[in-house]
Amino acid sequence: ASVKSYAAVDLGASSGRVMVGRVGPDSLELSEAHRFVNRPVRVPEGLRWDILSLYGGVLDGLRAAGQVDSVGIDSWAVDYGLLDADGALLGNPVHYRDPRTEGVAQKVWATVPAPELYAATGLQYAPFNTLYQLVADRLTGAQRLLLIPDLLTYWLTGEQGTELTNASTTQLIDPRTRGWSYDIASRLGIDLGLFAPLRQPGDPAGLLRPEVLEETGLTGPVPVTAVGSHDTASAVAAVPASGERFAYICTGTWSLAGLELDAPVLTEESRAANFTNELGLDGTVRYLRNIMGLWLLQECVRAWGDPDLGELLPEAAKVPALRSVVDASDPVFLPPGRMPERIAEACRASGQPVPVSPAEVTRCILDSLALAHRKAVEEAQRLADHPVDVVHVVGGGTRNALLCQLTADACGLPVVAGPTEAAALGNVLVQARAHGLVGDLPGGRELLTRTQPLARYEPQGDTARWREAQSRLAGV
Ligand code: ADP
Ligand code: LRH
Repeated sequence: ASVKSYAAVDLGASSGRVMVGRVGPDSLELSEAHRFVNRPVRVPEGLRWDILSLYGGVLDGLRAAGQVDSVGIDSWAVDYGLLDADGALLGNPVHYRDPRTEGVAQKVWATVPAPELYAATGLQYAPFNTLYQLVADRLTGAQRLLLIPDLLTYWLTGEQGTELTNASTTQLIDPRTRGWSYDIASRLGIDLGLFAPLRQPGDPAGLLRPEVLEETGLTGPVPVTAVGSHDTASAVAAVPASGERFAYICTGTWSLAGLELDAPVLTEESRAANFTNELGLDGTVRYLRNIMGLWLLQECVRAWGDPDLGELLPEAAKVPALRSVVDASDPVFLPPGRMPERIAEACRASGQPVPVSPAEVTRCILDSLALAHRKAVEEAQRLADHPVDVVHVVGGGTRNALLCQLTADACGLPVVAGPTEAAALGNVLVQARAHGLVGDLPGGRELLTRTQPLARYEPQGDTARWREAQSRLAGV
């Protein structure tokens, strides 16, 4: 039987990679063709993505990948490039951690009250939702808006579209109809004509342009296939679960913790708990909460001069558990810089011991993440009335055994960890599906369970101590 090769371009906030998935009727092998850093750049006007360098990384990756049957692109959500009337990029895309959206939400809510906005779009409040970015930006001269994966797809193929799963993070999509929210856009003066027509995961997105073939050494025609272009949508598609009674946590720069549902939860209680309803494959809803994730550790590690995680994590494992915890969902941790200091300030403000050494701070971060995972998994089950028996952890954080064990302990549930490159695997599966090689979502998940290395962590200790730690954060 024939084996096909798919290039999955997966751009995370901390690194980009081009992976090659080889898919047969009963096999799936993933290998890394190229990995490159994604370093946000601080210029006088603010924090920007180095999009040309990322595109260069994609081209290098495609060259390293060699001949493939299709290419798919996913990346972090919400951000975009603006094009002029000639299709040329107007400036570097702004990073979602740029402070220009401060206070914008309050202005938006004066026109569309927050409860109404939630009922219409199902999106959690985050200052960086595309909607708030658009209200903050001067759009002079902009004729077209392309979300990051759509922009790279456009550069590769010359064709424009707006892929649905990522569009669902703009706060301009109605999760019930899975189409544009015309009413919200018009009341806020946002011209939906800026967006290219919607594309569904699996749709064709053009062929690599001749210049791209020349630069990558590939022989055409090579199609680009729309995938779940929001990295989290691709990662959730690659959660190796069976049945419905599972929660997932996509751990990387962020922790995205929640459930896969058939319908959005748009209640006022859900809004108050800041759960989001993003769109997934096959009519599913990704009901989840954003938790600051390993960003907290990345920023500390950067402040400490880049010590090796392989040495730091065993030291953190020796620090007594749950001495101090911070609220890992708190937007105070969103901007870059001064992370060890900000964590110390949060511990002081809640009357807990201040962690000092890198090992102590690291332990505080991992305990705090596990605690936030517990809270999200518990609240999602309650708000969606959807009980689970297992927590699947996917993404870069699966390399952190301490975090996986603490998450199992905190949730009081078994954790199945892996795959690490879930987003790339979800990306590959959608391409393989579009070409008739694998079946539906459960079929893809079953293939992953059979082919990918997974680790299991059983919960240990008494969950009461996690409840006690949570109570220290109440009312802070
Ligand atoms: P993103 O896609 O958001 O850029 P990843 O899924 O690549 O993020 O995950 C990156 C995180 O994975 C890092 O911040 C780090 O904490 C963790 N990680 C990567 N390699 C290791 C390792 N060898 N040991 C422990 N953790 C690791
Ligand atoms: C993770 C992610 C997450 C979004 C954030 C902006 O990479 O896509 O799902 O909320 O970046």
